[in-house]
Amino acid sequence: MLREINFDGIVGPSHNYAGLSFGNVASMGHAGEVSEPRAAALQGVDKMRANLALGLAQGVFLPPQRPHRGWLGRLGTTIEQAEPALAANAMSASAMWAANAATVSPAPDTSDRKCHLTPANLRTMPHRSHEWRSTLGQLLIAFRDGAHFQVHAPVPHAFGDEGAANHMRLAAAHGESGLEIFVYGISGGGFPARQHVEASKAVARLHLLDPERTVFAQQSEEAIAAGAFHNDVVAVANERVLFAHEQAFADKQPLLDMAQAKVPGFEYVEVAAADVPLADAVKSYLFNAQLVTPPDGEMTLIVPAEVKATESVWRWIERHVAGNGPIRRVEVVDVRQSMANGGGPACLRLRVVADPATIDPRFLVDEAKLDRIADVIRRTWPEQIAHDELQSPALIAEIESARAALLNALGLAELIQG
Ligand code: SUG
Repeated sequence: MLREINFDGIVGPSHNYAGLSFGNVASMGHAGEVSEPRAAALQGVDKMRANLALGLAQGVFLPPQRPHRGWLGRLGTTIEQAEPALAANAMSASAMWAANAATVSPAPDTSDRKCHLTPANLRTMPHRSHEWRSTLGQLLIAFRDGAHFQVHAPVPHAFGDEGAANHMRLAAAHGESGLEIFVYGISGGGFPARQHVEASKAVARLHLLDPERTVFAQQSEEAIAAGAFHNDVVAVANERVLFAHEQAFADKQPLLDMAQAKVPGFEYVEVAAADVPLADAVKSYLFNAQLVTPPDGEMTLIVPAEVKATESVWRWIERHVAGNGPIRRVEVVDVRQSMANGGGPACLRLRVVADPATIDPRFLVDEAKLDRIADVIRRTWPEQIAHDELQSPALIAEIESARAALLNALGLAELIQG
């Protein structure tokens, strides 16, 4: 049976605050701080436990090799010798934000009735531009069942692709044919627009989507300028509901008209700028929530703790839940370590609609497996990383052996070079 499975990126042992993401206000604001990789990874595990407790299906992606020695080699250097800025780009744990791992089109949307996955090239930021090899390697293993999945290579690097963070899907139910929405940027004021329309169109073609059920919508320049470097910072969709900030799109009307025409029961929940200014939406990550439908049918918004701490946002939530809106329940999770780098609950997961029985079980988790993962993290992940120790040989050895311990515990030692 087709179900939505959330694949979370396990926070890697090199998680640090190097301020690498220009245009991401959290990453820029926390640059140079001491990070807590162990706490960060355990926060991620607890979020997955909360998803399981709601009755949702859960998967994981594994942290890639860091430092990325092969990437530094192609730049003619090593982690020991690289300039500090380059070394930081090879040490980032940014693959944790699995929403940027790939774009996924489930089988009911594609003309060959396979689920298509295309890893994002993430070419805008150097530290993210070398994630795709490891992502592709994992996708080729997890979704190797060729009768049900088609895994593509990333779109050529001339065009920026940031994956599911700029992609939404509306459907009467997950297993039914849907409307796929690709959100691209053209300008972001002083900040870069990361998703190019050429990349979005390429993914839609590769995924064999029906042009009548595909929309390309421009992200508003003001949203990117306010720090919404990805669309999933200002909008999220689940089944027949689109939840977005008033200023998310350059021109929302064609998108809403199409959704109205193609999605039975379509409902648009808009948050007005007068109630929640764009700055509060970006600071709290209200829209970087997981909007999910647990088996009890009560549509649930899984928000970061920062939502509760932002007055205008929490007031809006309380009013919505007390009224007749489609979001019936709100769950608060603590992912502070990830949030400080601009990654909320929705950034940490990639949604795949598929039959779990067709996926390599090593990438699926239950409570017992999460216990095993948490145990490895508690024993091996560094407690803290200061920005100036990123090239310390002792730290690097600790990070490499921590990752190896996790891969071994999950029977995925074949990923060691990836
Ligand atoms: O690409 N942060 C990530 C956050 C990604 C959030 N993902 C989604 N919105 N889907 C980024 O900007 C920070 C790394 C650093 O500064 O060290 C970083 O890469």
